[in-house]
Amino acid sequence: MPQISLNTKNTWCPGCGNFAIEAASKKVIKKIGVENTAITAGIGCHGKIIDYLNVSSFYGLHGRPVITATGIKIGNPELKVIAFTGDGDSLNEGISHLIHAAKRNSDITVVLHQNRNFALTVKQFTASSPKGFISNSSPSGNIEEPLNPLSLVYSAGATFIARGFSGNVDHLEKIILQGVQHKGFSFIEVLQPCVAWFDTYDDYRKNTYIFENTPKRPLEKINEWDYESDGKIPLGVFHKEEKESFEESLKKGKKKLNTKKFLSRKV
Ligand SMILES: Cc1ncc(C[n+]2csc(CCOP(=O)(O)OP(=O)(O)O)c2C)c(N)n1
Ligand code: SF4
Repeated sequence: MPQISLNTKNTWCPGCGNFAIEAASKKVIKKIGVENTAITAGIGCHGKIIDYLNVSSFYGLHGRPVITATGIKIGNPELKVIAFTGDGDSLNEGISHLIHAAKRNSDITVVLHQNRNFALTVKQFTASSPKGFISNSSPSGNIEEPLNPLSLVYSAGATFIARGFSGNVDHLEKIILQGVQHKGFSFIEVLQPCVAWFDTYDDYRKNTYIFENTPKRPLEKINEWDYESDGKIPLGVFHKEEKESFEESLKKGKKKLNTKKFLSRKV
């Protein structure tokens, strides 16, 4: 079996939540097999994971890891394809790719390194930064409400949705593995403290809890935390659904709409 780590110098800040994502992902990739895996990443601190893993990869443009993963999966449906992305990368820059991949139920896994700021470019606010967040692009405090990526992908059609935390690698490994093994679009948000610009470790350590059973009403559970500081933060699998994947539909071929029947439906 090939070595999974590369001997590249690691330039993440000591204590960064990205180390846990790398550790959990390595274990998952070992289980599914390096030769069966391809990974993509966007631009940002998160993207450096590509530099540290000895896995077939595509280091894309900012905001493009999800669509490159979709392309790889179409080209080689046998591969398990994991897209590593940042909140700036896929909730700002490339948000339309995320929505469309969920809508298509593309059989890929998206791992969102949720550090709630554009970290590599030294702290600007992103779509998921809290209201009032002081950053280089919001010096008087962010005036916008944070976006909940889980309710976004749920509404778009994602068939597997989970949340983990860098402070618990074992749990993270478990949910990333489940996501990768799921057929269809799987989305895993990882609460990833950025020790340089937004150190959320204490808050997450105090307020996160793990739930075991996938809830009957996913949105209720998803909305338990509104991305502001108060309230407990649930970690686990929020939603899991069996549905034909984009690649399976593509293989079957075109489906023609019976326009006459469609337009004459009764209301
Ligand atoms: C099209 C484009 N816009 C902006 C940039 C500059 N840029 C590089 S990394 C980065 C921040 C990435 O933030 P995020 O995706 O949240 O990842 P993180 O660094 O937090 O892991 C930005 C804005 C770029 N490289 N390309
Ligand atoms: S700037 Fe933040 S996200 Fe980037 S390596 Fe440092 S701690 Fe990690």
